[in-house]
Parts: sequence; structure tokens; C-alpha cells
Amino acid sequence: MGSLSDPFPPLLYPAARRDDSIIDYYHGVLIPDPYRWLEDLESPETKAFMEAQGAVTDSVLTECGEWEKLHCSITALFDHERYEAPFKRGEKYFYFHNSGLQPQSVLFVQNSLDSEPEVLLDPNGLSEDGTVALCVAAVSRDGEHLAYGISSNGSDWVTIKVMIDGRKTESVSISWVKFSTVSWTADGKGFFYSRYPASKERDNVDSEMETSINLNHQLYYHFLGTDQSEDLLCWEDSENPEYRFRATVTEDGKYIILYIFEGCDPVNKLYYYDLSALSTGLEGLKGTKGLLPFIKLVNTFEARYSVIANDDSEFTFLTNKEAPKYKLIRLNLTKPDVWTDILQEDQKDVLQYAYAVNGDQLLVCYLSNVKHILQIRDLKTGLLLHNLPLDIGSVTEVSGRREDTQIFISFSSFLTPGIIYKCDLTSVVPEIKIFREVLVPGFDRGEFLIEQVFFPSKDGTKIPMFIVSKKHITLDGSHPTLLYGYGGFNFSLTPYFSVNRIVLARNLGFVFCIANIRGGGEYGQEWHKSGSLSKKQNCFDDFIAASEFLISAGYTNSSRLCIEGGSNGGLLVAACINQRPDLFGCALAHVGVMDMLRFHKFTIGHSWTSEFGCSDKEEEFHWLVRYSPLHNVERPWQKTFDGSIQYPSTMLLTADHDDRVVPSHSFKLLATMQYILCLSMEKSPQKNPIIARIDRKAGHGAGHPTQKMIDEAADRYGFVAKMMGLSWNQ
Ligand code: X99
Repeated sequence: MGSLSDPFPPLLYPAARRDDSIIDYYHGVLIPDPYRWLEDLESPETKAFMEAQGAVTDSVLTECGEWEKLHCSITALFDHERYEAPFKRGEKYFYFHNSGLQPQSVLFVQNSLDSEPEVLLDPNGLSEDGTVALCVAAVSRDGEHLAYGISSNGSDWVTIKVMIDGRKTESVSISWVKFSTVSWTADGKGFFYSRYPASKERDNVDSEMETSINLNHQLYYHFLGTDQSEDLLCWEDSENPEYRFRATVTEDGKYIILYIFEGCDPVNKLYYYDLSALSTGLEGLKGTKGLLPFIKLVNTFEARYSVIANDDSEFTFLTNKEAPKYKLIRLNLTKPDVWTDILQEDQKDVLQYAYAVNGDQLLVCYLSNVKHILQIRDLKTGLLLHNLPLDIGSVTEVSGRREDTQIFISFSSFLTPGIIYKCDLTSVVPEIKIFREVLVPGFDRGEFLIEQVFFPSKDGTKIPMFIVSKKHITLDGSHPTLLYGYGGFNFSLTPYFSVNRIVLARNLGFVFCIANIRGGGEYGQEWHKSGSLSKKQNCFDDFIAASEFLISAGYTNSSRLCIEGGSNGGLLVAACINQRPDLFGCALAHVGVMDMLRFHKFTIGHSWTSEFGCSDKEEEFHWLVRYSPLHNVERPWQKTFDGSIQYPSTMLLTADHDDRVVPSHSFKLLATMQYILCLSMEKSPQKNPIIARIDRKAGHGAGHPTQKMIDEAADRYGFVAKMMGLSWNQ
């Protein structure tokens, strides 16, 4: 159906060179890849392509009349104080705070909850424009030292720096860190981190964009007060270059737990090392060669095992072994074959995590029909002690350890910007009080209504969806509607607050929806599996069914329906517009995986083969080529009897430093869509714009400064408002 009107004269897209000599041969099938040259992000030709596309997009955006009002309102609504839950180390409390429009949140420290907070680290001082972000902050157990990771331009590459004795910054810089956690040893003498070997071609991770494949991850231990060159290599595995490693030190300080991952599935190997066996601590190993002699407790990729707590050698794990909705089990390292269930798998709710708190208690979180439930249970027996009452929404953070009698719980939902609860576990019935509440001036939750519906997908499976609208709307099919989805990697989309969506609902009359389609973790590992590998098409069928539901229930019509998603959700949006171009008025696909035949060749893409499969394998190639956005762009007016069907107005969003999903995915899809739909024919019926917003000094999304978030939101929703012919109310 496309947009209501043709708001623009046909756009003059830059003609990108087609290299017809690039043709790949996959298991007997020839696949041309004429825009392969766009994979070289440093070439002058690619840079010229980015410039030319940027000019087209700017010419569209300057025509978007509501841009200014959107920018202004989103800025005003963003300008509120935000806090994260405090965490205790030693006797001190630490927390992140943003005063409203600060580019990055600031780390504060205080001696007690009511003493004057002091700035410990302000990342806003690390760059002029807020593009340097703090992405890891690990405080030693005594609260005296801080290891923090910074990343530039939204990259996944991290440099770790260290602050000792309160606030003295050391000169050390730990480079080549990626996909790492930081875990201190109990003695505070150093920490574990993960990295990749230094690239031979480049010595500076910040300089340009690195798209080469990430292989040979390594686990290191850094000794405080020394140079990175003296760090101890603790684990690597040259026979399995795709493995990734993550180490944590148990709360009692006795063991190092090594988690080993291969893909992105919730499965891992688990090794451990008893530090107490080292009389001189890790210090004694300084300068030695050879890896740490880890004991292999779980040595197959069958299930997830995460340590919840231990009493000496008796460990409690969260696992999905024979329990797709997860359970807690216990085992003594001295008898590694005897596993006992502590908390059995629930029939319908998915066990998300458990924290040992207040001695022998467990804070347990379940996902129940896409809403979080919190309980206090007995660590020894798993028995339920208390239900902690929560509104409908998401627990976004829990801070508390076994030694803490008081814990902090952050909660948010579509109409709740954020509440941090303080929970005192020493009283007979846990006492829950509001510790801090995020207040958004000018936002009135009473104006809105939240519903959760369950609609049938193509194969009859019931799919949950949240719908948020202004109260008392008539279901006459007229409302602009924003439908958001992800559908992959076992990731669940639970209710959260979005300034942008409140502005869209309040001022442009939008209904906004989140479809909890298959591929996510909403109902455990079975839900995930039913939307991955050979069953990936279920994700698209679910999202299409969500759209059809919204239309048939009278919320909207095709011309006023916009779909949006990022990353795996960018793939979702792009696949859906290929499959049903008639169903949507607008599409916003952020940082999407668009070339399903080649994604595994760049950075960490190889780890997604657990979700998608890999074109190197014949059977899997056939799954992928059937829905790969890049390989399924066809002229809709030639596919059906209705010669007026065109693609929806489409904005692909990417960024020059996205080293998670390299921007060439979006570049190649953009050039392909513009060529097939517009440039390769005279008088194309494709009038709706197909454009890309290419951000600079930005990456996949993490670490985005506030200003970039606001600018981007105004661009994409300004575009949608223009395409749908919407005007501002009030
Ligand atoms: C990843 O690629 C995970 C990358 N990653 C790690 C981290 O392996 O970000 C890791 C280890 C330790 C700390 C931090 C990290 N992911 C995560 C997928 C989806 C995910 C991703 O980004 F599984 F949730 N994708 C982009 C998948 C398709 C598009």
C-alpha cells in the first residue's frame, strides 16, 4: 500500500557502481555480489558512497516539518535526573547518575547512603563530544581500587584503566580488550580480563574501523602497578580459535570460574581453578609461562551453567540442562558426578537469575508472560520464603551480594521511568521501600493505557504483544502505530520506559507496540529455538501476524503502520518488508544483519552461526538465502496483480564505527534496493524513499551519548511523521 501521499518528487539516488565480476558459488548456486566493494570501509569509493547517500538523506530530512518539534520535545523530556542502583564495596557505595542531558553518566562514590556523594569518575571529561564511554567499571572488594573500561566511537574495543587508593589514576593502559568482564581477586592485587591478540596491521584500536574476524580470545590477569606486558596469560585455545572466555572470582575469593562460549546460544563449558592451592597467590606465577591448570567440570556445549553461590566446594548453579525454562542445581566439586535439583524447572515461568544475598537467602527472578516476578527463597533448600510485590514491568538491575543484608532493585516499565527499591532482608517480612524514583517532568502516566494481547501467528502459536496507547482511543483503524520487535538470541523484550515513544504517543497520536515474537527468550529455550536456524522464518511470520492483528483489531491501517527493530531486529524489519511490502507504511531498520551469506566473515559474526546457521554448509545456505534481506529484494509490482504496490518508506540506520554488525550490511542492502526498485527502470512505481542514516563517530548503540540519541530519534520519527502525513497536536 505504501504511504498515503507522495510527499516528494522522486529522489535522485546516487548510482553505485555494480561490479558484475563478483559472483560466488555456493553449493551449486551462483550468487552475484555486485556491491562487494562496499565492504571496504576505508576506500575512497565507499567514503564517496556514504557522502552521496548522506546528501540524499539530508535532502529528505530538511523536508520533515515536525523534526524541530520532535527534537525539542524529546530533549525536554530527556532532561531529567537518572540514577542506577547503588552497589556496596567495602564500606562505600557507588552509583551512576546522569543529571539529564549529560552525554554519559557519571560514577559517584559515598561513604554511607546519606553522606555527601563525590564524583569518582566523570567520562564526560574524556572527550569533547561525549563519544568516549565508560563501558566497564569494576571496584575491588575493599572499595579502594577501580578498573574501568572505556570505548571510543561506540566500538566494541575497550581500553582498561586503573584508579588505585581511592582516586589516583595509574598510567597503565590495557589494550585489545573485547567482550570482557573484569573480575578482581579478593586480595585486590589484580584482576582478570579478556582480550584478542594485537592486530599486526594496526597498533591503535581507536584509529580506524576494524572489520576483520575476531579469533583467538585470551584470558589474562593484570597485576596492579605493573605494565600490560607483565600480565599473566591464564587461558587460550589455539585449536578452537572461535571460543570466547570470561572469568569470575567466586564471592569467597577461593575459586576462579572460567566460562567458555562458542556461539551465542545459552550453552557454555565451565572450568574452575582453586586459588587457595597457590601459597603465594597469583603473584607467585608472575613471569612464568603456561596456562592456569583449570579443572574441567563441564566440558561439552550442552547447556548453560552459571555459578550462583558456593560454600567452599559446594556449588549452586543456574542451568538449562534438561530444563528449557531453567532450574537451580547443586554439586560438590569433590563429587562432580552427583547433581541435585534445588529449585525445579517451573512449568510456565522462565527462571532468569538468582543472587545469593543476606547469608543464606536467594533473590530469584522469573519471567512470567513477559513480566518479571521476584521472590526470596532459601539458598539451602530452594524453598519459597517471600514474594516481593512488583508492578507489571521489568527488573532492570539487582545489586546485592551474600554479605549484604540490604539490596537494591531497579524497576521500570512503559509508564514507569524508573524506581530503585531498597529491600531490608533482616526483618521477618522483607521491607521494601522506594529509595529513589526517576521523575520525568511533563509526563503524566494517567494519559496512557497498557494492554497485553495474545494473537495467533501463521501456524496458530499464540504470540504476546504489549500495546500502549492514549486512553479512550476509538479503534477505527486510523492511528499511526509503531511496532517494535527483535526475535532472536534468546533475548526477551520486557516493558521499559522510552522518552521517544511517550512523545510519539502524546504529540503525534501514536500507538506503540512490542511483539514478543519467537527467537527471543520470553518462554525459555524452546521459544528461542522455535525462531532460530531452520525455523527463523517463524520470527517473520510472527511479526507479520502482529501487524495484521493491529490492522484487523482497528488500531491502524497499513499506510500508518511503521515497523522498527535493531541489530537482529534490523534483519527482522528488512526481511518483513521484502516479504510483505504491502503491509507497512514505514520501516526503520537499525544496524541490521542484512547479508546472511557473509555475516560470519566480519568481527564477531562467526558467533551468530549458532542462531542463523552458516552459508558454508549446504543445508544452511538454503535456509539463509531464502530470507537474507540482501538476496530477496524484488519489485513488488511485478510479483502481484496489483501494479501499484511499492516498498514502504524505508530508513536503514547504521554508523561508521559499528564493529558488531559492520555497516557494509546496510550499505549493500541500500544500494541493492535503490538499484532494483528505482534506478534500474524508468518511471519506477517506487515513490516512497529508500534512504540511509549513516552516523559518524558512532557504533552499534552502546555508549551512544545522549545528544546522539536525541538527534537520531528526531531524524527517524521526523521522517516517519512526514511519510505518514502526521501533524503535531499541542
Ligand atoms: C554478540 O555478538 C555478543 C558479543 N559479546 C560477547 C558481547 O560475546 O557483547 C561478550 C562477552 C563478554 C562481554 C560482552 C560480550 N551478541 C550478543 C549478538 C546478540 C547477543 C549480537 O550482537 F547474543 F545478544 N548480534 C548482532 C547478533 C546479530 C546482530
